[in-house]
Amino acid sequence: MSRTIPRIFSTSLRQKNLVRSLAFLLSTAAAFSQTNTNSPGPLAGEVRSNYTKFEFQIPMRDGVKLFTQVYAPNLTNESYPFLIQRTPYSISPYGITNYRGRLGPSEAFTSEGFIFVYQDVRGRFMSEGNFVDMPIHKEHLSGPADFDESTDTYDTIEWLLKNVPHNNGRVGTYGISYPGFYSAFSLINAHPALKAASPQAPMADVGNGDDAYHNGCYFLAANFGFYVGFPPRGPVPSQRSARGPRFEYGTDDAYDFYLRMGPLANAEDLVFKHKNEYWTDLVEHWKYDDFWVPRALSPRMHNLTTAVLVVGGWFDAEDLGGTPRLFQAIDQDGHAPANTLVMGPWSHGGWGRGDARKLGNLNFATNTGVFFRDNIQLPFFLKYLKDKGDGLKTEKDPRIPKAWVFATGTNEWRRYDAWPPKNAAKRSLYLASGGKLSLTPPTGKAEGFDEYLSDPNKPVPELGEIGEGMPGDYMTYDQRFASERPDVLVYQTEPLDHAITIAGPVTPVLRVSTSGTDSDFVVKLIDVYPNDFPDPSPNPRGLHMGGYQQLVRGEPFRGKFRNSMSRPEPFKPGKPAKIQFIMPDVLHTFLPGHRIMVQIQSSWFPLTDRNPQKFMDIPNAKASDFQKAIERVYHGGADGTHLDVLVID
Ligand code: PG9
Repeated sequence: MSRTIPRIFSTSLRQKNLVRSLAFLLSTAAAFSQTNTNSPGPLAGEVRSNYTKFEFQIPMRDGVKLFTQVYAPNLTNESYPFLIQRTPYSISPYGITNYRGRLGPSEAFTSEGFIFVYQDVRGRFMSEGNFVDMPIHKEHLSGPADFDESTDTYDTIEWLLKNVPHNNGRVGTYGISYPGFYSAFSLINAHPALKAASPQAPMADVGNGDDAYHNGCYFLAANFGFYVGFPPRGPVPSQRSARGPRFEYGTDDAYDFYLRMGPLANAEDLVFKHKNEYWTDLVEHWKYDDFWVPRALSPRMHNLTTAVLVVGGWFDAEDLGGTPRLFQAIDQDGHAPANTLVMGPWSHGGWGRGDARKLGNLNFATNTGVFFRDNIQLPFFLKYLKDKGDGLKTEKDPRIPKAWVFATGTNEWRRYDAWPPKNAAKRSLYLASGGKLSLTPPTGKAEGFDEYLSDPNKPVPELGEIGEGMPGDYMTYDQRFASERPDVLVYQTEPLDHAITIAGPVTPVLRVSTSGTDSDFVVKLIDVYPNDFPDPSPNPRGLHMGGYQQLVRGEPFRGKFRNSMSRPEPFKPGKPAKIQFIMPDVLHTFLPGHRIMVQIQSSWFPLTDRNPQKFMDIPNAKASDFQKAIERVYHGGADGTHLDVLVID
């Protein structure tokens, strides 16, 4: 028996009447579903048989209407919280007869029962208005009709509470990546009904540490690949994407594609042709300037009233840096009723589906994705939106952890009451001559250096084989191909006689010089497996895990920003200078028999754009500007290069 539900496209005036009919529909649907409910859980099974879909155009305070889908449970013997996802990536399928196969962040949410809400953000797909890429939060609104994403979220929640029956007056937001950005935004000046939010890989600082720039280095392949498919829509709402035909690279070899493309300016001139303002803005704002400052979310985390679950992946190639920083900012604010960081051995969004037992060539021997969804994500929302269960408390540990994180190396979940852990001790990994690396400070005052020729026309590859520009799991790849190159310096400890666990940020303190007037320095922290480490069985990829050099954390730094991310300074050729920066957090155990390795190089292509190694505006560089440079890394003595780490157990 099919239920015909009138297509609900409405203006705010007619919405009142429609909502009355909505309540009627739900009560009859409830009767229908009550006699027909035979699924094991309250709302398990086909979405279409347990939920009714509605579509609304919700008016914002400035009159712009945001296209919003509501999936309301047919069973109305209880009231339900809203669970909202706001996205620039379309809420397809459109039309009230076309249903999603799953509602919410996992199947368990569908069967548990929420009022699921999906919304095209302002200016995207079916919503009216103008889209701003990574929109800024307005500290001061100019009047009652002034808006930003905080007010859009507030107005949406206010409307839903008043117009959708059988709600329990509570709201949650969640999302991964861009939707995670909007979930984080919902925390700012939050509606009082917003009781729980889970920003996941939330693009918290795209200008430094997330998608666009890392310490001044532009993530070329990732952003080129994203923005060729993310053009401006134009003023008219549409169910269809504004993207044209899929971009044809013409090769599987991203290294060759981007090298042949030449200087960064060619991407604009040859591909984007000044028609994608989002790309143009990114490239134009290569300093951490007033374009980026208001786009960072962490500085906006004040006086929160919402419980927060910040989620990220240790191997997230797109939005890693900002995730722990968002958690720290919320923690320092201290107002959120709960704030927990969850980090697992995941690539971008890898926790959302599947078992996440493996990533790249790594095997974590446990279904980390299932564990997260069932034991962390669902309990979090049940607790704060339905007063059900104990949330993140466990039988063994009644406290809500500040961090529930997966330790790579030992492959185990750990809970901490602070992050980084309180018992973490600051240690340093000192580079020394002969390619040595030691936790013991160098003796004597002797300072040495190692050098290499950095040729921007033969940059160090990101991959050891032909492949795409930024594989989602590149952070787990074997680095042996790089350690064999003359333009990569390698330092490593002796095989460890005991386990060493590093937790939290890794802070390179470099003492370097260049014969040019600018250079990039890429630091890679690597776990070197013993030669007798077993290959996987079965071994379809023919991996050789003995001697595997697993990237634990890698990050580039554009040297001209060593004293300020907004005021670049040239190097004096040949004169040593200090570069200190923070690499995103880790929780990794180097097991006995393994070695700790540090690699240093001056390009990482096409992950990051090439540095001409000449102090200039790189977006305007011409092919003739790219010059070779002799790079020196100094070690030993009082100021020798080292990496500060936090060691626990
Ligand atoms: N992190 C992705 C992205 C957002 C904005 C620009 C470039 C990439 C995303 O998946 O949303």
